Amino acid sequence: MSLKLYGYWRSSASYRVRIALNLKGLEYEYIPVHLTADGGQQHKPDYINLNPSELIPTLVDDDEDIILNQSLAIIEYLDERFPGECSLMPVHALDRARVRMIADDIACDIQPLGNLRVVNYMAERWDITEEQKQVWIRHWIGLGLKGIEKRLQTTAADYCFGFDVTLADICLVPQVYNAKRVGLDMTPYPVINRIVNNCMELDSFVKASPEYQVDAQ
Ligand SMILES: N[C@@H](CCC(=O)N[C@@H](CS)C(=O)NCC(=O)O)C(=O)O
Repeated sequence: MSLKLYGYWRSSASYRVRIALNLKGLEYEYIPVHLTADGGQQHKPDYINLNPSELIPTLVDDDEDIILNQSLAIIEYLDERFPGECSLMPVHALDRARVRMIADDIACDIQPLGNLRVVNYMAERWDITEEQKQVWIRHWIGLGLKGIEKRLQTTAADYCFGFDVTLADICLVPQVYNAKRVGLDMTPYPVINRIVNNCMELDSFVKASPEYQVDAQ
């Protein structure tokens, strides 16, 4: 096994996979793909061979010639392929569905609206300002976190679901990182804040942080 992760320090989807790899205790080589330099390395032919959607992350398992895209698919693959001691999904089907609900709230309903190519398209087409971009991103993160805060009120203890870290926490921490980056006021989300603080006491989360990556600027 020789795992390679193509990612970018500030990409929340890459951040999710880094956390999962660390929690599973898996060694991997991190290969930075710069999303803005040189027109965006995600658009270069070599990278398109790895991910035709021109997005990061990509996980490559060279030994078995496996190429995977989509952070949630990658994380669930890692969890099933390397069962080990740390499981990222609950045992029961209903609990797994609830974990995926939060993961999808973030990965399907929040993150795509603030994605680089989405805001760049708006900026090119309608000539919006940097401040207007931030307002747009803040709006969608705020609305999404509002629903998640409410959901978590009935399920959270130390983490999103009780006392075990799951895929939901893996998605939540990078999304909150992005929220803070665009200056969202986090005071309306006390449960989320508590969970994120608890996660950030774990080495696997800290080492996956954008600032810890070799390509951090
Ligand atoms: N649903 C995908 C989202 C991937 C994605 O949007 N990646 C962003 C970085 S977080 C990206 O590559 N953006 C580059 C671009 O917009 O050109 C996943 O979870 O992997």
